[in-house]
Amino acid sequence: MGFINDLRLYLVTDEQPNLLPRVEKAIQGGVTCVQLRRKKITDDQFIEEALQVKQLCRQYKIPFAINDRVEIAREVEADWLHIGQEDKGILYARAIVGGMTKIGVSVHSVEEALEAERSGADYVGVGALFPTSSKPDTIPLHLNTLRSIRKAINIPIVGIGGITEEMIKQVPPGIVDGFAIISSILSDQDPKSAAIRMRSVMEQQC
Ligand code: TZP
Ligand code: MG
Repeated sequence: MGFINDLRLYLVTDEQPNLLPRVEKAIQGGVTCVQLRRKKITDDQFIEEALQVKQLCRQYKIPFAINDRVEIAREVEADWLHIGQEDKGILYARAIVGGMTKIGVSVHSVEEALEAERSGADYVGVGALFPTSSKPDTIPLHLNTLRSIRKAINIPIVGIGGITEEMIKQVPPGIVDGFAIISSILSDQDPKSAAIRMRSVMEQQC
């Protein structure tokens, strides 16, 4: 299993209670990596949760990623760090986490994707692909933008935003290397079955 395979069904966490058991069920259903993304908690709370999610990921032998909090990614030795355009930037992040941690960057245009690749990103997240209540302020981009990004860069692409079984089928095969998902898995009352379903649709697409 190489890096590109690990990106295929990329679970991103939500802000709902009882995260750990839901994440564990999602892993049992076949998510290929887990990103801890928590906007509303303190760094101390984040570190505590990060260590727990990391331990789960270790147990199931999948990569563990951290969203935004660069210094904590280094402190807890996360496998991956994911940053947005509004964060401090990939050169800063690389200086903090070093060469062993893979870095992903959220991009929304060909220009941002090229810049991320040039700066040494290991993959990009592209989205929102579809409308989503998980990030209500985001405007979905046109699938043609996704196609253009695919042509412009060589690093892996993960599609994010409003990813459901139906929406995965709307993304032409061969464009993305994986799908990042919050609610279609973690808001399901049975995250394991949801992950199994998403994984089987994904495998026809990536
Ligand atoms: N970035 C772009 S859309 C999004 C993020 C974090 C939210 C994705 O959540 P969902 O529930 O899978 O649409
Ligand atoms: Mg961010």
